[in-house]
Amino acid sequence: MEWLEQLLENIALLLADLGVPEAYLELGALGLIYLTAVVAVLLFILLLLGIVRRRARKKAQKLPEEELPEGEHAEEEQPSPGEDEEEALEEIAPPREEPMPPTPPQPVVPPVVPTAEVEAPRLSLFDRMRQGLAKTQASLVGRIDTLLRGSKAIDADLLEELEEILITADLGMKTTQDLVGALQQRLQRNELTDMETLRRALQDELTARLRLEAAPLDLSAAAPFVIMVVGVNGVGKTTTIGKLARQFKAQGKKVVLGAGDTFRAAAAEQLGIWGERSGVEVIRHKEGADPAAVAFDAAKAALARKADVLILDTAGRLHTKANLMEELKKVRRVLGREIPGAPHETLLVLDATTGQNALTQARLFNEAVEVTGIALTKLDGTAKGGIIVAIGNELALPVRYVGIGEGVEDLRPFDPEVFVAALFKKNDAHLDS
Ligand SMILES: Nc1nc2c(ncn2[C@@H]2O[C@H](COP(=O)(O)OP(=O)(O)OP(=O)(O)O)[C@@H](O)[C@H]2O)c(=O)[nH]1
Ligand SMILES: [Mg+2]
Repeated sequence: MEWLEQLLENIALLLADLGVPEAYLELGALGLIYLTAVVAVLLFILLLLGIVRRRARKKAQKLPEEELPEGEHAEEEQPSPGEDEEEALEEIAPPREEPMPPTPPQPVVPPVVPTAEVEAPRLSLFDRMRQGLAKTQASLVGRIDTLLRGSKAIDADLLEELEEILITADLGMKTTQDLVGALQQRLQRNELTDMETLRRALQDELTARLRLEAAPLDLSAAAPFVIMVVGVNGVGKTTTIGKLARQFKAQGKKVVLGAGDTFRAAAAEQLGIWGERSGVEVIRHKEGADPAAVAFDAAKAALARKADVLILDTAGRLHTKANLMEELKKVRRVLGREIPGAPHETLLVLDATTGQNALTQARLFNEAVEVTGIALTKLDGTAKGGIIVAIGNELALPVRYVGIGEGVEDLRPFDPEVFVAALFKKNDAHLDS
C-alpha cells in the first residue's frame, strides 16, 4: 500500500499549499480520496445502465420488423412495383431506417354494424327470444329454480321467498301479490303436489295475466292506419318506427313515415336512412319546424299515395314537461282533422331498462295523449323484464311490441305464450352465453 501512502502524502501537501491547518491535513486527504472513489463508482454504474438501456431499445425497435407477416418481407424482395403502389406501401409500413416505437396492444373493437343489418340467422325466432330475455331469465326464473331446488316443502315460507324474487324482478307489488295469492289458492286446493307443478302453475298464472295485455295491432281497421309514436328521449322511438316500416313493407303494405321530431336535424336524418333502406317515403321538414306541420303534410301524403300505414315520429320529451305535452296534443288534433279517427294508435315506447319509472311515464303520457298501446324496448338489456307484467296489470294498456335487440327481427308483436315459454324453458348450454 505504498502507493496509497504516497498519494495521501501528495494530497496532504496540496492541501497544505491551499492553507489547510496541519491538524486536518490527513483527515482532509482521506476524505478527498473517499469522495473521489464514490464518484467514480457512481459514474461506472451510470455507464453500465446507459449501455443496458441502449441495448433494450435496439431490441424493441427490431421486433416489429421481425413480426411482419411473411408476405410483407416477400414484397421487399420483389422488384419495385409502380410508383403509386410504392407510395401506398410507404403509407402502410413506415421506412425501415426510422422504425416506429413499439405500440402497446390495441383492444379489439368490433366493427359497427348498421342497426338494420343486425341479423341472427343461426338462431330460430324462439331461441333468439330466449337469448334476448337471458338477463331476465337468469334473475327471475333462474332464481326461482334455485329456490325450488333447495326447498323441501311447498309452504308459506317458500311462497314468501318466491314473492321476494318476483318483486325484485320488477313485477311490481300489486302483480306479485296477485300472483302469489293465486298460488296460495292452488295450494289450498291441493293442486301443488311438487316443485314441478308449482313451477308450471306460476308459468300458467303469468301467461294468463299477460294474455290480457296482448292485443296485436289490427292495421286493417283504417286506411291509412295512423300510428303516432311517443315517449321520452332515447327509449327507441325512431328505431322502432324504422323496424316497423321495414316489417310492414315486407308484408306488402304501403307505408309513409312522418319525421315529426324536428327538434334535431339528426332525427329526421335517422328516419330518412330507415326509409331509404326500406324503400319507404319519409315526409320531413327543416330542423326547428312545427311538428304539427309535418303531421299535416304526412297525413296529406299518406292520403294522396293511398298508403296503408302512416307512422309519425315525435321528439323525445320528458313526461313532466306540460308545454311539450301540449305540442303532442296539437299534433294529435291535426292528424284527426286530416284523417278521420287518426291517430288510430298512439304507441308509447317504453325502455324496459328504466324499470318502475316506465310505469310513471306511461301514466303521464296516457293522461296527456290517450296512449292506446305500448312498445317495450331493450328487454335484452335488462334483468327487470318482469316490468312487462306490471305494465299490463297496473296500467291496463296492451303491449303491442317487444324489443329484444337492435336487429329488424328483434322487434316482435308481443306473444305472451312465446314470451313466458322462452323465460321458463330449461337452460341449454349454447344459449347461456
Ligand atoms: N339493445 C336494444 N337497443 C335498442 C332497442 N330498441 C332501440 N334500441 C337502441 O336504442 C337507441 C336509441 O334509439 P332511438 O330510436 O334513437 O331512440 P328515440 O326514442 O328515437 O330517441 P330520441 O329521438 O332521442 O328521443 C339506439 O341505439 C337503438 O338502436 C332494443 O330493443 N334493444
Ligand atoms: Mg328519435
